[in-house]
Amino acid sequence: MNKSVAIIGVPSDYGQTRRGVDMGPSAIRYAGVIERLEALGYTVKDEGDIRVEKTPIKKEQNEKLLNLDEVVEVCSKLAQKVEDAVNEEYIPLVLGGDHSIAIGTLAGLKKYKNLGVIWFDAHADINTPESTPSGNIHGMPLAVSLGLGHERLTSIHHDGPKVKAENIIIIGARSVDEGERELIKEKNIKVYTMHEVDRLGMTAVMEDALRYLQERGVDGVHLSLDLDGLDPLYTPGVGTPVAGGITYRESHLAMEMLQEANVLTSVEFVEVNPILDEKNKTANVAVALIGSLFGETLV
Ligand code: 4U7
Ligand code: MN
Ligand code: MN
Ligand code: MN
Repeated sequence: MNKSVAIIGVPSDYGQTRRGVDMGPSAIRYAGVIERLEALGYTVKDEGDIRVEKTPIKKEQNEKLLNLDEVVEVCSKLAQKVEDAVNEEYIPLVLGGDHSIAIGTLAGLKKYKNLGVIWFDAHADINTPESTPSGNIHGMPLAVSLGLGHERLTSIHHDGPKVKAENIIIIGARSVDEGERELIKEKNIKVYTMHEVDRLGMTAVMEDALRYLQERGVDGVHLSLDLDGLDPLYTPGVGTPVAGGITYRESHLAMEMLQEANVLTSVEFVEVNPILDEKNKTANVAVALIGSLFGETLV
């Protein structure tokens, strides 16, 4: 793994409607992310937080795309930051913020023409404005990155799809909407739901996932980790918790196997909401997982 990491904080909560997730980057920094990476021998460049305007709640809203202007603005800025970090040969480590920011991250990874994406999440995040039950854009980033959805979102940073359907792997899914199921089937997207995690175990899931990406000859791998992929027992500070998730140890194992495989070229940790948390538990788990992902071992 490249030994230089650029941290980019994205204090945005515009992709959903629960306040507090904009404090995620602070909480993760407070939990010691930089010290942890430096102790592992990384050179860490902290880019600070992207400036996110706090706009008053608008009366006129597109009910199927809440806060569209703000999400476009934040993701456009983020995409440029991510692209710059990649060009300067840093591994971008993006700290959210809600998961709508992944639209910007993936747009910024345009150097990788055949990018693999590992989406660790309780949800599939592949809704379109037609299928969304909530209007929350944090439920749409995978669809947008495939080129589906509002043109203002799909054209962020550059036109066209940011990732190929066959290069996406979702791990941990257990709350998938009807429209999302249809799209997953239609696009034949690889999903390891909690059923597969239970049945095969995390070791086999990760081995299979890594083989799958290798077979596709990917030229980079992005990990997008939504803390709600874990069971809310371990990460209660998330806006959309779903019971029956990945355990603490299983999630560490997944990170350790990604480290061993030495394939990651960018990372993002999202949806930490300190207001909903218990004593910064969720940010502490995020930092512990980042430790394993970047090479911490137990002895
Ligand atoms: B997250 C949901 F309906 N699917 O679209 C939606 F269940 O980034 C939830 O994974 C989306 O946290 C959750 O609103 C988005 C809902
Ligand atoms: Mn989720
Ligand atoms: Mn998500
Ligand atoms: Mn969520």
